Amino acid sequence: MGGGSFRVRAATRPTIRPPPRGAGPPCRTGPTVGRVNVFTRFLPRWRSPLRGPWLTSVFAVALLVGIPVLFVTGLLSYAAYNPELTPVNDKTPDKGLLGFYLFSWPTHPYWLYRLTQGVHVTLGIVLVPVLLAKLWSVVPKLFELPPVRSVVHGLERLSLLLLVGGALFEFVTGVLNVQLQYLFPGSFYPLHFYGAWVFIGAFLAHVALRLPRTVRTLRRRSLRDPRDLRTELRTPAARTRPELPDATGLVPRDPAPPTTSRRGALAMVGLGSLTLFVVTAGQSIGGSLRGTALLAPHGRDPGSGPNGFQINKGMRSARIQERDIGPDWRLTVRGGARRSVLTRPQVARLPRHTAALPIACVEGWSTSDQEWEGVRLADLAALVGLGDAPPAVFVESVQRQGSFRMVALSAEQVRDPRSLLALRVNGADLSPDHGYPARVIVPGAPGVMNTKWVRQLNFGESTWPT
Ligand SMILES: Nc1nc2c(c(=O)[nH]1)N[C@H]1C(S)=C(S)[C@@H](COP(=O)(O)O)O[C@H]1N2
Ligand SMILES: [Mo]
Repeated sequence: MGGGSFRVRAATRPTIRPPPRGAGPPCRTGPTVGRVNVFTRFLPRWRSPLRGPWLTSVFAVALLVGIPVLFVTGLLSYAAYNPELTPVNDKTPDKGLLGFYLFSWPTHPYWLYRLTQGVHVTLGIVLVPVLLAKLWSVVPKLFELPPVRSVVHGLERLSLLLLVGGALFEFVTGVLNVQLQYLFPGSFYPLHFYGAWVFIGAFLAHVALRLPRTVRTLRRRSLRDPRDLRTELRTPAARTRPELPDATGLVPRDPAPPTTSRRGALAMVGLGSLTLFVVTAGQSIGGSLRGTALLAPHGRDPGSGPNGFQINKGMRSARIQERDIGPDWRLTVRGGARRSVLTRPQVARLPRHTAALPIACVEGWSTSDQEWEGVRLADLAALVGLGDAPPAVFVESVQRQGSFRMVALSAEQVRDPRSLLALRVNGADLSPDHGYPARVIVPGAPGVMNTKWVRQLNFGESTWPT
């Protein structure tokens, strides 16, 4: 349909004249004193002429696509910690049935977690403007009065409360964890995990209730209200009309004159999302985009040289003492009753291998592939007689405090020939901040699995702490 025909139609459709102010029936039901509705007295009068089912539906579709991706990548992030191996890996030990989907996290492809978590965090940040716009578009409904009209209405309101509360909670905890990871010591994981289940439950209920209407709204191109994406994108503010009032109650009864068009509103939200993408995505995509990742809390300037890539917690913040990683450092390898204690030169004399692997943190940032050099975890298992079928391993750091000082790796991870106890990176010894004298590096896994300043490897599950 061309712009010309739209104008003809627009001219022939009934004009909606706002009723004179103060006249007409009270906007909402509720006790009135004189002419003043007690409920609505102190609420703002929502009068934007842009509000209506069409704009709400456009934002809804974006969220309908984005939120399931966020949910699935979030669940994957939990699975990636291999929480079933040991309580030490499990940041949400009381998950119960909610862990039904867990599986052993694979080591292929080696960039798996880099992808899933990069998508999770980047998409979460990029959807913030869309979420806010969607909330803005339905805000009169959220403050609908009286709050509860019947049992069914009450249930619907409760599901909306869980939906909006859950959405805000998930986005706020997620963004805060990425930006200030020490804000929720330990508690971020269960908060974000349980919040996700509450939110997705309310989300599914909401979609089931509203999807038919959303589809109808976006398909509708009647003479009475010929609003579709193409015509709307050609309509400037001056020609922007309110939608016809309908059962949704989103269209204001006394719309104000337009100050912007719907395309302006969509452009503003789109531009907001695009800007957030540009200042975030570089932290996981890397390359020349890395320099633009202004919102990336880590490693905008990771220094140069072989060790010049992002650092999560350096030696100081992990409270590593010089003497713990000096010449007195020893690596203890255990397996059943057998034990082997090695100095760093002894470790360095074991067969050495290289692997090009990234570090991909739960916070969304990741490095490009680094060239690690060290001893295969499987070869270390062989030192204690477990070379034929290396079992899972429990890794401990010299670090005394902090949640990431130990971790368990699955047998599958131990057996991958790219899984190393690394001594060197990019042709140089590890720097103290990157885990000197030795650190774990495993393909496909979250950064937390790559324990730094390793002190002990305990193969086989029988003696692990519980
Ligand atoms: N001992 C110890 N190892 C650790 C951590 C830690 O806090 N302590 N942090 C982990 C996390 S969360 C990440 S993302 C990676 C980061 O490694 P890098 O600092 O070398 O980039 O190390 C992991 N290894
Ligand atoms: Mo991390």
